[in-house]
Amino acid sequence: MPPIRPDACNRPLREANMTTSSINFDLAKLPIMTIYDFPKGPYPTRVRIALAEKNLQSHVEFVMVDLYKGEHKTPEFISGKNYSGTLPVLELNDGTCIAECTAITEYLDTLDGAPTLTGRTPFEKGVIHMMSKRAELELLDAISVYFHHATPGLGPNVERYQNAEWGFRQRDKALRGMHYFNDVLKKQPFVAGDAFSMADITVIGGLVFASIVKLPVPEECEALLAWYTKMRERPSVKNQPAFA
Ligand code: GTS
Repeated sequence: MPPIRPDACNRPLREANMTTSSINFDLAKLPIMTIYDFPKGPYPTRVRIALAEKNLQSHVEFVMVDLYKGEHKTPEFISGKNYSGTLPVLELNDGTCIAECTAITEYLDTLDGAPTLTGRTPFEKGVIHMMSKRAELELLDAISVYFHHATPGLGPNVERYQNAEWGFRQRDKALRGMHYFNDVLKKQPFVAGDAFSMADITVIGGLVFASIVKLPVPEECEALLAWYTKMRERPSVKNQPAFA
């Protein structure tokens, strides 16, 4: 077995030495896009933050889909917008629907050929994607499972199958995840290194969901709590409906 190298997330992001190929981009000509949205939802909040970071809010219109009424599980939504029956969904003006926050963020971030959230170099892209995926697996998605399985979730009409034991295991996983990100943030200012990125946005989504399900960040996770305070000062974050 080759020697185990230190976790790449602990290495500072390198200066850009390769860039995403430049795209001829004219913001004024960008057609209006549609986002199927639930404004205070943790996952939609991720895309809203990305839009604000990229200054693209005026290029989208939001269509509210009421999760508590199960509007995301109708056959029309599933066949026409997102097979997974989740939000957010980005619809382009040719009708193409892009689901999954990571994919939507990548699309928005690279539209102008000058990504700031998903990495410019192979190194940055690799580390940011690893840490964002880790934030989903270890924190945000785990809390989501807890919400849907071990709490009333979206109510009996939407939550057709619940497994409380699985939900509680995922809650415990999320608590471990908080300790993991606390350790990461003791060593570096941002989740993927020395710059704000999609990985920070994903952890923010996790902590938004934690607050909805009343799962406080343990007080010993001081670095995570301090980072979160700083994140909530960012204009792209603090003005979101989730924080109103
Ligand atoms: N992997 C998806 C992504 O990254 O976009 C997950 C999306 C997701 O779970 N979205 C939530 C949802 O649609 C929205 S919210 O809970 O953040 O408001 N949940 C409804 C459901 O029935 O799962």
